[in-house]
Parts: sequence; structure tokens; C-alpha cells
Amino acid sequence: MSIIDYNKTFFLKSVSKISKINIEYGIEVAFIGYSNSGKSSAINALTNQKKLARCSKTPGSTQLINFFQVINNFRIVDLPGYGYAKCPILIKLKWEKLIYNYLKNRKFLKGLVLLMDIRNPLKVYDQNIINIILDQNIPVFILLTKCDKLTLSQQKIQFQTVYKRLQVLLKEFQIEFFSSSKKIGIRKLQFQLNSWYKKYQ
Ligand SMILES: Nc1nc2c(ncn2[C@@H]2O[C@H](COP(=O)(O)OP(=O)(O)OP(=O)(O)O)[C@@H](O)[C@H]2O)c(=O)[nH]1
Ligand SMILES: [Mg+2]
Repeated sequence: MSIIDYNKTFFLKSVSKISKINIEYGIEVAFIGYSNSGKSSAINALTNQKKLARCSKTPGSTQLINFFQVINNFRIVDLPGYGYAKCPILIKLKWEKLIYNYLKNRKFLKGLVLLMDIRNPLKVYDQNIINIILDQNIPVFILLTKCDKLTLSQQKIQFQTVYKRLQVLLKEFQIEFFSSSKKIGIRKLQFQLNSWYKKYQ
């Protein structure tokens, strides 16, 4: 049984600059990944809410850093997606800087959920993020999202390929299938978040 009731999660605030966060207590876990990889949908699935985090078919729907409170000293964070090629270059650079500054400077960040579309995992930006994870020593939980889009045998092949490649890159990691629409992997995600939370109690 889950020690935390994720259904009670609520929106705290959105910021466009790290200096505006102004929340200086507790711990947080951030959802990171390419634009359209399913971060906001995963947060909604995790919390069993339809519109907590904003989702869209159009990439780039999350443009700010959004903070949600799970319980009083534990937050989840929805980051803007990286790598959306079609948005203006200046906006792209602004988001990337925002994400980078957040990862590098946020001392309350205790875990990352890295989401990659199972059909197209470990792209260039994912590898950049993995380098930052290594550099900053942030624990990571990897979700292969939208697994409902592949057959079970295709899923297994993708899993093996990603697993092998990650073994070379990361010392420690965990990786799971995830589907917000088919509700796959939610328990495992909750289990991981619970364990990060417990660690800092
Ligand atoms: N089939 C399927 N589609 C999904 C799943 N999760 C998300 N999607 C769809 O993928 C699109 C993008 O989802 P979002 O959750 O908005 O993605 P995001 O990573 O938050 O995107 P940005 O905010 O642009 O960074 C939406 O059309 C979702 O409905 C899933 O598990 N299965
Ligand atoms: Mg989003």
C-alpha cells in the first residue's frame, strides 16, 4: 500500500525563472524529458487527476516550471520539455537554460524521473541530461512512455536495447514501462517516489 496519497496533490506555482521559485523547504522530484514524451500526462496519471498538469498533442505545452504539492514537504515538478524543434530558437534556448539552471542549482531536487518515448528513446538531449545526472549525482528513475503504442515483443526489444546502452552510461538506474493512457507503471512510479520521500524523512 502506498504511504502517500498522490490523489491529493495540488498545484502550487509556476515560475519562469529559478530566482522566482521561493520555496525553500522539503524535497522535490522532477519529471524531465523531450517535449511530448508524456511528462504532464504521467503526473496526471500518478495523481489520478485529469487536468492537474497541462497536456497537449502540440509539443511545448509546458513552458514554465510547475510545482505541485503532494504532501507538505514533498513536491513533484513538471519541467518544460526539451528539444522541440519547431519553436523559435530564442524560446528554445530560454527553456533549455531554465531546465539546466534548475538541475544545476536546485538543492531540494532529490530525484529525477526521466521520460522517454519507448519508440524513440535515448536521443541527444536525453544523453545530455544523463551527463548532468552523472555530474550532479541525482538518482534517476527512467520511464519508457507510451508503451501502449508497441506490441509486447516490441516493448521487450526496446527495453533490452535501452538497458544495455544505459548500463554503459549510468552506475545505478531503474527503468520501467509506462503508459498513462493504459495505466501501466503507475504503482512502480509511486513506489519509487515513496522511497525517495522516505529517504529524506
Ligand atoms: N498513447 C499514449 N499517448 C500518450 C501517453 N502519454 C501521453 N500521451 C500523449 O502524448 C501527448 C503529449 O503528452 P504530454 O503529457 O503533454 O507531454 P509532455 O512531455 O508534458 O510535453 P511538453 O509539455 O511539451 O514537454 C499528448 O497528446 C498525450 O495524450 C500514453 O501513455 N500513451
Ligand atoms: Mg508537459
